[in-house]
Amino acid sequence: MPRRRIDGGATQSSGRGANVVTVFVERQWSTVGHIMIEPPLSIESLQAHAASELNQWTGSVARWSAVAPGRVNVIGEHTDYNGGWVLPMAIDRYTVLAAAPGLQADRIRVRSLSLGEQSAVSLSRLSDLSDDQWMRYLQGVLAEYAHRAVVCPPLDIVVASSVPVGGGLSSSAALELAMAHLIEAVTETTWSPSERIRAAVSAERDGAGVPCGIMDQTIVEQGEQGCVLLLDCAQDLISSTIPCDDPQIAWLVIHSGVSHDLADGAYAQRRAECERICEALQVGSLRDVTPEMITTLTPALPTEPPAPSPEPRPEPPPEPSPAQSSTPLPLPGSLDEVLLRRARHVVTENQRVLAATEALKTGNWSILGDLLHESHHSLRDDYQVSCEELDILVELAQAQDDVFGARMTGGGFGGCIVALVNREALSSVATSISEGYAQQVGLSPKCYRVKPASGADICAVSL
Ligand code: GAF
Repeated sequence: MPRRRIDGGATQSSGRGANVVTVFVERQWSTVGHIMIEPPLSIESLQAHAASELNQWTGSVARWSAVAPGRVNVIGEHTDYNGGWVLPMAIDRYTVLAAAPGLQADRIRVRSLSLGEQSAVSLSRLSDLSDDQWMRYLQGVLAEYAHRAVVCPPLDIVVASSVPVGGGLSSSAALELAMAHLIEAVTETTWSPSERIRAAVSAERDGAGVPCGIMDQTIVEQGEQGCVLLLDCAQDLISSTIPCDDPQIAWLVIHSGVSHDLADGAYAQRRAECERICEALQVGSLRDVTPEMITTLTPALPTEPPAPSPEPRPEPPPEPSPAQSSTPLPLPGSLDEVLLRRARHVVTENQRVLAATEALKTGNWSILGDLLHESHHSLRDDYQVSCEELDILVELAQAQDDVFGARMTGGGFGGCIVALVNREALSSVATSISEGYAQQVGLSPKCYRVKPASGADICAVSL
């Protein structure tokens, strides 16, 4: 297979830090060999690491600390910004910030241990976007608090994280929500969870340029230990909290090693397509489109995609505005085939989320597994946000007797798959999938067993 851009840190990398990230990448991904499930690091050990690095860097003792988890979306992909349903869990992989009063006036200086990079922003010019993409997530949150007169003093911050970067596990939302809690600790302020979520979503949309939905920031803030949450994104609320602690199963996350970078345009393009569908069908959101409407609109739509495109899809030319377009917008009730496929994915995915919720509540793992696999096919064929490496991982997982089902998770275009696995066979399943992937793709993927965890919080600091 021709090798695509492989890295471990696209979402939080920057042009300036590219060399550092490459070194990290080579260490993590270039060899095929020993396969193991990455053990989780405790919040305490991450905090101790961050505090000790802060001390070495600045000589200061950490005075404040905050933590936020990553997340895995069990099912419900690209439905959040369509007013739909999602079923994510916060996971036991964390981003921890340790901070001390800043040694430089007017500066927030930040050192990221996972990226091996350092960056700074001026508190008096928070709207000047940093060149470092990862810094923009922090800067955006600082700006949101400052807009409401919650102004941080100068700080020096160290970030330690066990959330795989660039894996579609919301390392950016973890950074944003940890920052929100840190600002509150420093300024002795308390915002509500929904205020924090709004600030973090704005930081992602305005600062990082990703027109995201609300799923990631909501679950990272509101995750519950041992539970998966059903979110109703039309109403911004947690609709149901489902305990998920059956010892029979385990969640296995496998990183393809292919970068997942939502800021590069394809995510925004999908979102724009959904808006065009709503305009053409004259509905407020795809939540208002019924499966029956889709069937009526798609009598001849094949289930296979028109042309599989495993390689990175070239960016389409900019959309002409309706006024410039030579082809007028479709009349209500008519859509071109690509838009029909997008609509079909969102509408059927919403149905799958609700069915998956029932399967999760009743512990019906084989039904849940089937729904995961169907979701993957829909994302691959209709929404077209998968890639060859993710497809290979999913099919390798599906071929295992001890896997109930698997799918890509997160925004797509690289990143991770999630598999629902018979817990007793976790290790052998991870080994078989990794060996198959190494044979086909030439890379050892990283495997993580994840457990549902609590959302973001302030951490106590022992002075
Ligand atoms: C990314 C976005 F940030 C989420 O809002 C969501 O749309 C997801 O992709 C796809 O389900 O993680």
